[in-house]
Amino acid sequence: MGVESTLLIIKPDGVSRGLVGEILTRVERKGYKIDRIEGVTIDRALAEKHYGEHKGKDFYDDLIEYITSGMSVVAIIRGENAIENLRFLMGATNPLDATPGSIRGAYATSVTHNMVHGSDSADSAAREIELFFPESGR
Ligand code: DAT
Ligand code: MG
Repeated sequence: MGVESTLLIIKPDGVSRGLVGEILTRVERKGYKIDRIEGVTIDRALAEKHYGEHKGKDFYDDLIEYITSGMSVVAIIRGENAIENLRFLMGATNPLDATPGSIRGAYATSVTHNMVHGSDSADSAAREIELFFPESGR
C-alpha cells in the first residue's frame, strides 16, 4: 500500500510483436511512472534466479526457454499501490481467464506466452528489482 515500486517485464513476444508502446501507454495512463527501463535479452542464469520458485514444475523448461528467447523490456514502475494494480492491469496468468480489458486478455493467447510479468508482492518486488537493477540502491 502507499507508493510502491514494482518490476514490469514485457516478455519477448511483446517486444517482437511491437506491443511495447501499447503496454507502456496503459501503465502510464493508469498513472504510473517509469523509474528505470531497458531492453535486455535475459540469459539462462538470470531467468533461473527470477523464476526460481517455479523450478521443478512441469512448465518450468518452457518458461525458461521462452523468457530467454529474445529481447525483453524490463522496467521499474512506481506509484500508488503499484504492485497489486499492475497485476490487475495485466490480468490473470492464463489469458483465457483474463478479462478482455486487461493486457493479457487483450493481447495474449497462451499461458506460456502471456506477454508480461509483474511482481506479486512487496518482497518479490524488492528481490526482482535488485536482480534486474542491482545499482538501483533500494
Ligand atoms: P504470474 O506471471 O501471473 O505471476 P506465475 O508466477 O504463477 O504467474 O507463473 C510464472 C509464469 O509461468 C507465468 O507468467 C506463465 C508460466 N506459467 C504459469 N503457470 C503455467 C501453466 N500452468 N502452464 C504453462 N505456463 C505457466
Ligand atoms: Mg509470478
